[in-house]
Amino acid sequence: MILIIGIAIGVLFGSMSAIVGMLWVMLRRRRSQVGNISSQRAAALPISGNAVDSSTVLSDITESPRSSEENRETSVMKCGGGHMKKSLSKSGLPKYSYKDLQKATFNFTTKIGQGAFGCVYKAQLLTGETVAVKVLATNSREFLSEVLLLGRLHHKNLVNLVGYCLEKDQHILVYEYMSNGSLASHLYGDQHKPLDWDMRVCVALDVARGLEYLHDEIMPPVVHRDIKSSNILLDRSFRARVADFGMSMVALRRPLSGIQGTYGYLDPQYISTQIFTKESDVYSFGVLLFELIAARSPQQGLMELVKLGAMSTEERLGWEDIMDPKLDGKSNMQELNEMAALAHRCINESQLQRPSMREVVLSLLQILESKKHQKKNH
Ligand SMILES: *[C@@H]1O[C@H](CO)[C@@H](O)[C@H](O)[C@H]1NC(C)=O
Ligand SMILES: *[C@@H]1O[C@H](CO)[C@@H](O)[C@H](O)[C@H]1NC(C)=O
Ligand SMILES: *[C@@H]1O[C@H](CO)[C@@H](O)[C@H](O)[C@H]1NC(C)=O
Ligand SMILES: CC(=O)N[C@H]1CO[C@H](CO)[C@@H](O)[C@@H]1O
Repeated sequence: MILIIGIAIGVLFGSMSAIVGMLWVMLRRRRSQVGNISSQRAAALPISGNAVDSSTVLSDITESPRSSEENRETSVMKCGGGHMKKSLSKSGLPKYSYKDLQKATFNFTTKIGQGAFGCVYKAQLLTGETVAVKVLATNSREFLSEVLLLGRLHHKNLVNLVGYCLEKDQHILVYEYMSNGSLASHLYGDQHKPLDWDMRVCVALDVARGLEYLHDEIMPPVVHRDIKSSNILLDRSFRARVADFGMSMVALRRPLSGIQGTYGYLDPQYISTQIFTKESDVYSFGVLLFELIAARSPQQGLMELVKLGAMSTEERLGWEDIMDPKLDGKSNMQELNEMAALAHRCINESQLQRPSMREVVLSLLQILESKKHQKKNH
């Protein structure tokens, strides 16, 4: 009898201490994860002066799940082609071995781009999937936690992250592959035919939606810090997607000093305060809208042209003068003026006067909505 009671007490104590021990381990683990993810994310982009640093990536193979937002858009107007659906697992991002990536890129010989953060290579995985592999020049200790955070972001207008490799001191990101190259190559290169006007409005809306997602639909919000035409990539169905989001978090973690970003796209208020805000992204987006209208880059005097143009405009009239000559007059003047007026609000010197990305999306949808009505009446 005494023996049985002794055993029972022993079992009771044993299991209690086991449970307490497990709880303690779980608590610790959770703590360290939280600490890792919420670690501060001040970070910065280097000034990338040369215009050739596109980060040509992306895939037409994995499409992120469609949001109800997208249905709203397609009902307004079809921009680009059809979509494929593939649900992405919510759990972790796949980890690739260095060896596999080496094989997939023929020992890193398939270079397709050189960005501010490192080289980009085209890679063919064993599954047959084509991806873009970005080898970072970083020694960020927070690489892993930040990559896992970015891996949870998915949107049809972002060049989504689909994997990573952290091995042998190498920091590598694996992205969807974007077969139609950068917006800059379509605006300025001569290997493509000029984008028609409707396509440009669609690109504007796509980019706006990608930024709206980063700014307003995720927690914590992400600012891009380097919106420009070479960071906008086009997928197989010609949808525009924002590349390199979150890179300021992941790469080149150095103390914030000096101004980071690309010359010509920089918010003047950021230059004077050195504080980058969502409105600073809105400014760069406004410059991008003017690029779509004029097919001229900030390095080619875009903003001087815009300032001149603004002098002869009134509200929503008079922006025709800055139109891309390659459009050959084939654009809807009312839409062009409305888009230019919107772009002009985005580049207002005062951050407070700029629209949010949500307002920008609504304005662009209105432009497309009126197009639909016009078509119906014909
Ligand atoms: C992040 O997690 C790793 C492993 O889980 C740990 O070694 C590291 O100390 C953590 N970093 C922080 C800042 O908590
Ligand atoms: C890959 O290239 C590096 C130099 O670029 C070379 O040292 C290495 O031997 C190559 N590896 C293979 C497996 O070809
Ligand atoms: C900025 O916005 C305000 C209010 O809309 C407007 O009065 C002002 O002219 C704008 N500034 C520029 C430079 O467009
Ligand atoms: C307009 C354009 O260049 N579209 C191309 C996009 O990419 C697909 C395949 O990768 C081509 O077939 C299209 O011509």
